[in-house]
Amino acid sequence: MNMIYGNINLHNTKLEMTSGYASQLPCTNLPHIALSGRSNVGKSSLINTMLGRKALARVSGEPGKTITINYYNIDNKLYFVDLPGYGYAKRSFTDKEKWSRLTEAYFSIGCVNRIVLQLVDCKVGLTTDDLDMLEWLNHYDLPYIIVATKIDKLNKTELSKAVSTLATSNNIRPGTAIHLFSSLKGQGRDELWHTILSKLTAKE
Ligand SMILES: Nc1nc2c(ncn2[C@@H]2O[C@H](COP(=O)(O)OP(=O)(O)OP(=O)(O)O)[C@@H](O)[C@H]2O)c(=O)[nH]1
Ligand SMILES: [Mg+2]
Repeated sequence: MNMIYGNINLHNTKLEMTSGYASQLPCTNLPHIALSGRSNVGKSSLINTMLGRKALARVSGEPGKTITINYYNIDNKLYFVDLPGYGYAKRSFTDKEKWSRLTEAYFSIGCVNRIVLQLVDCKVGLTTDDLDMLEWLNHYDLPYIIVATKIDKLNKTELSKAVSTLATSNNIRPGTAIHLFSSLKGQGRDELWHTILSKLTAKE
């Protein structure tokens, strides 16, 4: 497995900070790759797969349990920012409020170079909550790419149907890249690294 991408050495990664309070969110010098998506869509698993680690990011047995933002420092070059998932039906009203406050605070930090990976479960497709999130990203003009997760769950025909539904969605900004990913199989890892690095270089 490749552990060096560009000048980034994936052997040098750590969970640097966990934050549950809007007032605690840092303004960092390093760019952010922010993971957004439903609870259970595969955000933490994707981080582990991208980093070539089994369990650096905690994969939840209990979805939506903790509402925190986790900052993974990647070789002092960038952060993967694991955002709390949304759409977890059993979450209390108070927890939903906490989710909104924390997420809005995170996205309103203007001082950071940020790319959002908006994850969509390819088998589930776009949920109402995903549509709300996309509307929000579009409204605030935040750059994002779409990552269709858990592609191992669909056969070829099902997958191409799912992808064309995403590609033609009115809620996704025209021209947005759609990446296919499976943490289970490690599919899409090199391609996603390639896209992330070229987007960051383009923004420098
Ligand atoms: N088949 C399959 N299962 C996956 C894949 N990625 C994640 N999963 C499973 O989906 C479940 C949720 O994965 P997580 O990575 O914890 O999802 P999350 O988006 O971080 O969820 P929250 O932290 O609750 O927001 C776990 O049981 C994973 O094993 C994948 O590529 N294929
Ligand atoms: Mg998670």
